[in-house]
Amino acid sequence: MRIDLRSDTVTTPTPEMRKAMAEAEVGDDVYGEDPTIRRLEEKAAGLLGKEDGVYVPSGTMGNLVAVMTHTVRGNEIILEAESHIYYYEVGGFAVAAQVLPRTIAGDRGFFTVRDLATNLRGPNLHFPVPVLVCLENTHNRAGGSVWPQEQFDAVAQAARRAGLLVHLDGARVFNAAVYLGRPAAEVARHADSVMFCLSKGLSAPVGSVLVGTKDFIARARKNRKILGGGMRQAGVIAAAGLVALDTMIDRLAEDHANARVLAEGLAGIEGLAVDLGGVQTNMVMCRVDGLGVAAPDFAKFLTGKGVLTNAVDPRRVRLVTHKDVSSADVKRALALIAEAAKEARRVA
Ligand code: TLP
Repeated sequence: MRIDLRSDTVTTPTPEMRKAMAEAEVGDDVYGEDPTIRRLEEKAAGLLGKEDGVYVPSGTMGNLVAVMTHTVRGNEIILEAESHIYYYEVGGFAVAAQVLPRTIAGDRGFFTVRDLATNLRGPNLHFPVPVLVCLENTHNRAGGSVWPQEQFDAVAQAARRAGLLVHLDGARVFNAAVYLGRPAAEVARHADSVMFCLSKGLSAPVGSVLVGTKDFIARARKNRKILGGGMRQAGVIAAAGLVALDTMIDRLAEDHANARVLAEGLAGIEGLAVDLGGVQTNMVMCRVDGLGVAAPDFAKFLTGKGVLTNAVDPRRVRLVTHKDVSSADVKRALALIAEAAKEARRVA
């Protein structure tokens, strides 16, 4: 049996989710008549401490709808240079919202109040108007890192004092909340809007929710419609999202514990290197250049052994734990990775 560590997006729905899906009460959501979606949106807003929510098919659409709703054409948005919105969302903000990015090089995905201040250029005829700061927690390309709460709050509050809005790409905000031992509402307190995914560690098959003020969500619904995200009887999938919020948040701690064991095991394999201090949630970024092979080639070696991973750049492979990877799978994966590393070293 292969062990799939490519992403927590590969998780499959639980039996309880499948039952809820089969029994979901549905209606036409474009008419606002799907009671299951409405329950999910209200529950999501409550958990994040915001007024209202809108269900979207994907995290990518949630982030794009947020940017479209907070900005007008020609505005500037400020993001960390390795952020998912900037790096992995096909430049949607440029295509659909027609805004310019201004990137800040972060440290493990985070930047400081000072970084923000030096990137706010002040009013000038020549410059686009900055209106939005996007933060990411946990940070994907930094390896699931969690913003220190004081730093997150300080940056968000500084942005707001400067008259900017704050959007949180909280695809994995519940991983951050579990790591910090705080309610997600507290983690996201100083964000104007939050997008989080039901279809990652929380294991629902489809969907994300964007939350914010009532007025923001009303406008966001219109932008979701522009993008073709009005989904009719989608209560069938939203039902799994409700089960995800009821049953899957606390267990993320297991994924974090498995990632820690995985990271420590990888660090002990010759040719591999892991920054153990940086492993906080369910991801491990593993440097493979000590093997003398490129990360995509090593990932292929691993696939041959039945361990699926993703190369995220020429030197790093990403491994993600989730509910479909047990602690026994982690042990087995480590043995297989050690074998693959040995073979890779021989070939190199
Ligand atoms: N991330 C995926 C890939 O796109 C890289 C993954 O496997 O990690 N924000 C963050 C921080 C994300 O990590 C992702 C997905 C998204 C947004 C987009 O969510 P979806 O895949 O639902 O569009």
